[in-house]
Amino acid sequence: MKKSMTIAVVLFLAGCTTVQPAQEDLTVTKTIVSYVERATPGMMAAAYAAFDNRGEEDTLLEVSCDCADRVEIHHMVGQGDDRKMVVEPSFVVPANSQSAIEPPGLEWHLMLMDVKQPIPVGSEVEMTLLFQKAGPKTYRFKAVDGTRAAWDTYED
Ligand SMILES: [Cu+2]
Repeated sequence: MKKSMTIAVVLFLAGCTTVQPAQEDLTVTKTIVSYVERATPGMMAAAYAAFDNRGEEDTLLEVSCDCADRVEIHHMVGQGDDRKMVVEPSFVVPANSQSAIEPPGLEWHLMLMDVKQPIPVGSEVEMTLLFQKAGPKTYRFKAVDGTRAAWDTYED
């Protein structure tokens, strides 16, 4: 009895590997982070990402990195003297689109709060982006000095 149950479980797992992931339509194509020389208390860093979405609308819900206490989705709102940075709960990635949270981050940026360790130029940090439909996706973000130039000349 015990033996047949084991076989059933193995077959079930083997069957799973042939199932395609629910959604592979969404990929993150550019990933950079501003370098951090010294991880002093309260140190922040900005990160940017480009989204290639060949499927339906999805939503970036959460970003995490072992390198920071937390990562927030920041949005600049308002005009002139009223312009300020607010924390947003999510970032919508429209259906069938190319979109980006791109430098210099005057609209949106991902903000690493309380960075725990130096992130030297040329190094990489792993960050996990949690999407509502596509689920969690982990990418390596390259640390750069001069995010806009690095974005424009980005190579995998
Ligand atoms: Cu910010």
